[in-house]
Amino acid sequence: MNTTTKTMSAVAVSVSATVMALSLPAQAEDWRGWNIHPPGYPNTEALEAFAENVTERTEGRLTVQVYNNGVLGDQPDAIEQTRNGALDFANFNMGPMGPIVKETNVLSLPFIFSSVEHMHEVMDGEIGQQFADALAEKNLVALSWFDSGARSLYNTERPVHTPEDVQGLKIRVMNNDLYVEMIEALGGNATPMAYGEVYQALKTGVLDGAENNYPSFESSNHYEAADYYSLTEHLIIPECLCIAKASWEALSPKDQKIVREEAVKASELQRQLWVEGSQESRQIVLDAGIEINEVEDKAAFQEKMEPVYAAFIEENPDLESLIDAIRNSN
Ligand code: BDP
Repeated sequence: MNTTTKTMSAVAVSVSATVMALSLPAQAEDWRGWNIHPPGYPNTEALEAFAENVTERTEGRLTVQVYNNGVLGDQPDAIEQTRNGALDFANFNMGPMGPIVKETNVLSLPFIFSSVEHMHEVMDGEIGQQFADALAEKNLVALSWFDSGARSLYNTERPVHTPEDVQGLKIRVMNNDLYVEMIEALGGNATPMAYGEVYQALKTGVLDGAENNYPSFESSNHYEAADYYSLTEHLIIPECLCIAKASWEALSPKDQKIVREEAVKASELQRQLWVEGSQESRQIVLDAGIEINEVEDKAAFQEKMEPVYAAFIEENPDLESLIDAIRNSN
């Protein structure tokens, strides 16, 4: 074929492809979802139920799959991928969301919620909608909120009863400057690090400790390295089931309704599994010989957080009313 004929037939092919695409019913879509946790973890079970139910109810229009264990990237990376539509949905913790959606930093202020119930109440109501609106501005459609319990400190050296016990400990934190300030206010050295790297760092002594809830302390195997788990319960951070805006907008209203309903159902299931899973994980680490201690004087830790709040409010005066609204909702 000479060049002209070649070009013409290429045009013909692309025209007929376009005509075909226009005349076919809406194409089946494959949705990929990011999940940092392993199989069996409460969030994983809920996400898998979501994937299965949406696939079934959309009758082949959507085929939804969850990729576990963070195989599609670490959390900050996955947030970017979901924002630009390379991933379709994900379960994100609001901690690493802070650098992107500044309003969500309010949820990372230590002791902002007085209990997990308080967090549920706030996130399921009008204030939760304000966070969803802020996420939507960054191309993330938050359809429901998952639980992630309360995070406590654990380390390889000693039980933590008072802030003084944190002195000098090298503690891993999630990717957010607020957590660096939090650990430093307690006299520790904070190291932001991807979740997947913490196990090795604890094992080799690069870190002395980290902080997390029971299910993550257990499922990440961090308890194999860190013997002391101290119930500081300094952070109660909600997590979203978030859909990429581009994927959401490509859905028909009918399918949006299905996805929304299933996301809400998934969060109900997740919260129920969370309660059971936390107890199970607690038992597993106890059986493995981990020393768990209550913290009698939590107020001592709270007091140390005053400069963290003051600096945050100074930098974000527009968020002070949101902080007050959460505190007053209790
Ligand atoms: C877990 C959260 C997960 C975080 C992880 C962490 O569910 O999203 O990535 O903590 O500490 O509790 O990085």
